[in-house]
Amino acid sequence: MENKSAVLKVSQLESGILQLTLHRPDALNALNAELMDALYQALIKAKEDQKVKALLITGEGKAFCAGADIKQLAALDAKEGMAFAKYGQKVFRTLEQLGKPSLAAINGFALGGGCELAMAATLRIAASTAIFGQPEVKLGVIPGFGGTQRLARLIGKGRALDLCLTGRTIKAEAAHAFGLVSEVVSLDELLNRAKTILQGLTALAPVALSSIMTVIDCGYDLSLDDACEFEAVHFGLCCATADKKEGVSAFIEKRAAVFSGD
Ligand code: CO8
Repeated sequence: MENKSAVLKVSQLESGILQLTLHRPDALNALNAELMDALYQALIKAKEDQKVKALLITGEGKAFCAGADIKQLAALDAKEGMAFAKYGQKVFRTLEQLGKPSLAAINGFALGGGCELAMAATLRIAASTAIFGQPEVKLGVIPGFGGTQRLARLIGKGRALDLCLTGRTIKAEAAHAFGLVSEVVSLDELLNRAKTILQGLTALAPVALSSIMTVIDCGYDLSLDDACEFEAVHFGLCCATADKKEGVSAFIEKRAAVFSGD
């Protein structure tokens, strides 16, 4: 699959990895309605396409994504603002609940909606040049694509309040220390490192991966008892797969497991 739409580049890489590159470099990949639509369509296709095992999301140029398009934002009234926020939330939730792992390779600015997009990915790694922040407050608004909620869940309420209230930016190393990204690498290494991580995941059992993502995503807001019950159900589900048989047999036979996805 190779698609070079004006605003989103979609390329199928080896190992079942689909790379989505935000491609409005002159506007620092700001999320206008066209880019949001392109992203949504690409995610729907990726969810259905059996060949797609994992997603790599990055940005063209010096930004990962500088947020919602402020020029479009300027024209929104209350009703339209809420509608666009809800639409963006639906797109990002689709990414979060794709059932396939995604990784945001953050190459530069990840501000506002850009940081929110990165947070909806399963994993995040950053180039040492990346800059993070939720500067919406400086525009008289708040994060609207789920950022207030995901940021607090990822790095804690206190740090989320600090970043959202001040609108200050932080560098990649601070984002790493906060737990917002799991690794910082040089910009030159970023895409290769992202592919290596995703190739590692695509070699594993997809039902187990999907169960882990579902249980952590949905279980997080349940009571511990309900969440553990949910975990047990998914554990049982994994036990019904051929991949569980293969994984356990491979360990006992001291060989590498070869997962079929069944
Ligand atoms: N939207 C539209 N255009 C943008 C955006 C943006 N978010 N960010 C940058 N651009 C454009 C600039 O206008 C400029 O265009 P032009 O060349 O035509 O003037 C071009 O990109 C390059 O930008 P700069 O010249 O400003 O580049 P610098 O390197 O000097 O500065 C910064 C880079 C610091 C990233 C700066 O561009 C900046 O502060 N950008 C805005 C960041 C921001 O405030 N983001 C939050 C946006 S609001 C948001 O994301 C809300 C999400 C929830 C929405 C809910 C529903 C509506």
